[in-house]
Amino acid sequence: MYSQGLQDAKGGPEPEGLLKAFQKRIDNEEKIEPRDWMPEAYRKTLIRQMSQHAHSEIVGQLPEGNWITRAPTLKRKMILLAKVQDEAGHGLYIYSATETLGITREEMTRQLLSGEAKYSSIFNYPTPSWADMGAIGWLVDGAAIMNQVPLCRASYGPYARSMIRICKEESFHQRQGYDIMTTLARGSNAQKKMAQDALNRFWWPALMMFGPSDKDSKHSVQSMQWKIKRFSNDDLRQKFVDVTVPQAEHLGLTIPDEDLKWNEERGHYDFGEIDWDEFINVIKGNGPCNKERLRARQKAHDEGEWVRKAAEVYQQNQRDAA
Ligand code: BYC
Repeated sequence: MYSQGLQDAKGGPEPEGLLKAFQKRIDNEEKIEPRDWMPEAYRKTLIRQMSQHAHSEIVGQLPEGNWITRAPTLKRKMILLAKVQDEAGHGLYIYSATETLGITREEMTRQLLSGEAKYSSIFNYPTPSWADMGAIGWLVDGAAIMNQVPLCRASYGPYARSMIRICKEESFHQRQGYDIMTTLARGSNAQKKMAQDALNRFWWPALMMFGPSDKDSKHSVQSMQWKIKRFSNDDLRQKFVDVTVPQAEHLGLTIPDEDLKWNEERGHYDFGEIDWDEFINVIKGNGPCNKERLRARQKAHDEGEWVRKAAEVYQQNQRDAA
């Protein structure tokens, strides 16, 4: 029975009738809204995934923020600045959507800064070259779109709705990344080399963004039954490889995988084994930039304290005046 082992907030069994009615609503493609009854495990899994998603948007500003002051032209600088601002917006929409599940923004921030909550592994890699801005837009936003378009149909209404605008903006981000890569790939030998080097460094980490392989993904089965996730991690990863390989060919760049080969029978590209030890190491906090990223977030939090205090005083004054 699917409901076996699902516990309510007090650790008792969830009522069978309510669980059945809930699953029926999901199967009928009805959206679940904040005031509706939901199993405690559904609420918790959404808080986990959505808060980690929001944290990823915010931490994800850091690798690109690194290049705003050094963008090669004014136009590129304006575009990058706008992209990084969009990511702050995405974080805010998803934090707000997560708050509808009964967790505060303060608690989510505490979980991020204490290392209790994860954020996407991809943002723990350094961005030493301008070409990395191209690779992030092309590959990282490309992978993000592949994962997030199905989330526009997630069963939880506020999450699904926040994803619609985010996906529109992510497509623009992906195209700006590909545009940077196109310019570099058509440029001097040194520029082509930069583009290839960025692809070499970001390819495998981009594939890791989709999460562990299906056999090791502990949340997928339940999340797919609840239609939070619509596709498995491996299925989305395969789709990403299939659309990205021709894009690399068009750029004249080589994907750093000797096992990459079109498989006529499957109608998909076969690709090499991901280094899962590296992935686990990064999500445990030991990637190249994990500590630096959390230090930057802690600093921003500390330095923003006066803003939070001023906002509180302002709100109190408004209430007093009302
Ligand atoms: N990195 O059972 P699984 C962006 C964790 S931001 C770190 O398959 P699930 C952008 C997973 O949390 C993109 N951890 O989990 C921003 C779980 O650990 P816990 C962010 C990962 O949730 C700026 C454990 O591994 N996108 O677009 O069913 C600039 C087992 O995994 C990762 C989202 O967050 C990872 N890559 O599936 C540019 C999308 N993968 O929590 C771009 C929303 C797995 O039990 N999230 N883990 O401790 C999802 O779709 C799903 O959460 C995932 C994982 C597919 C990522």
